[in-house]
Amino acid sequence: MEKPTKRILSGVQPSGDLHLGNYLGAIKNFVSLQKEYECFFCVVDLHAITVWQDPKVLANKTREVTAAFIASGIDPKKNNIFVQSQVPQHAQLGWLFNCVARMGWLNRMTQFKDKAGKNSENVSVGLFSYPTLMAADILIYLATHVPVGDDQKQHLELTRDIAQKFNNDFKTDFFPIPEPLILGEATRVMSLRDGSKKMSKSDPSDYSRIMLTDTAENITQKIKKAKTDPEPLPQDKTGLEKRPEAENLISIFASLQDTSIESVIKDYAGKEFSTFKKDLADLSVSKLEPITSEMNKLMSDVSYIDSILNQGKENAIAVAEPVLQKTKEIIGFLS
Ligand code: AQP
Repeated sequence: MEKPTKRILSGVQPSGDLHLGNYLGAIKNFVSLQKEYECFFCVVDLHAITVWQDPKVLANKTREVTAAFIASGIDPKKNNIFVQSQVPQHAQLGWLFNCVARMGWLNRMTQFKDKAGKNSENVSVGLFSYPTLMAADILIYLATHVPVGDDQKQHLELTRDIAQKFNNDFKTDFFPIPEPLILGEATRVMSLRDGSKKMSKSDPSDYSRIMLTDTAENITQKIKKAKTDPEPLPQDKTGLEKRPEAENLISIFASLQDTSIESVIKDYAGKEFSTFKKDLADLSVSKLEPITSEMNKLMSDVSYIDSILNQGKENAIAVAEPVLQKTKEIIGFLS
C-alpha cells in the first residue's frame, strides 16, 4: 500500500452552532492548508452523540458544518468532505483501538474531566472513549498531519501513543505518527464572558461566543459586551498573560486580520478598549458576514450539500477500506 506523505484529516462536530473558536482554531487553517495537502474534512457526528443530540436537528447541523466548510473557502471538488457515520470504517477501527489504548491513558484526558465534571458516573461511555475514535478518524486515512485548535493537542498525543503501541505490539510500521498543526494567533479562543474558559458550543451563555450564524448586530453587541479589565491596551506583550480577556480580544483581532499580536498591540498601544472593540466588531463583521451569507445560500439547497457529502463518502471509503483490511490482517483476523 502506498503511504501518503502529506495528508490531512480534521473534524468538526455538528453539536451546535459553529463559533469563532472553531473558525479561527480550525476551519480557517483548513482553507490555507488545502493548497499543500491532500485533505479529508469530516463532520464528526459519532463524536457529537457522546452527549445528547436532538434527532430533529442533528441532520441539519451536519449539513450546516458542511456549508461552513464550503462557505469558508474549502473547495469541495478538490477536497474530501464527508460525514463520519457514513464511513463505517471509522467505528470499526475505533473498536480495534479501544483494545490498544490503556485505561490510564484515557483517565488522564483533561477534556473528559472538564466535560464530565462531577457527573462522571452518569456520562456516556462514548464520552470517555472519544479519543480512541478520534485516533481511528485520523489513522484510517494514514493521515500525516492534523490541524486542530490547542484544546485537541492532548487527544492528538494519545493518537500518537496508540499508533506507536499498535506498531510496537505487532512489530510493524504500518501507522504513521501524525503531527499536530496548531496554527495562527488564536489557537485557543476564550469565552467573551470569562477569559479562563474556552469559547465553546456548549456554554449556556450566548454572549460567550460569536457564532457563524450571528447577524452583524449580534456580533457588534457581543463584542461591545465582552468582558475586559479597566486598563487601556498595553504598550507591549509584557504581562498580557495576566490579562486573559484583553489577550483573547487581541488574539482574535490578530487572527482575523492575518497579522501578529505584536502588530495589533503596536497599533492600539495605550488606547481605550471601547475604541478597540469598535474596530474589532467592524473587522469581525467584515470577515464573517460573507461566510454567513454564503452558508445561508448553501443551506437553501440541501441537495447540493448532500451530493458533496455523497461524493466525499465514496472517496473516503475508497481510502479507508484497504487500511482497515490491512489492520485486520496485521491483527490476525480471518479475511
Ligand atoms: N475555543 C476554541 N479555540 C480554538 N479552537 C477551537 N476548537 C474548538 N473550540 C475552540 C477547534 O475546533 C475544531 C472543532 O471542534 P469540535 O467541534 O470538534 O469540538 P470541540 O473542541 O469540543 O468544540 P466546542 O465548540 O467546544 O464544542 P463543545 O461545547 O460541544 O465541547 C477542533 O479542531 C477544535 O480544536
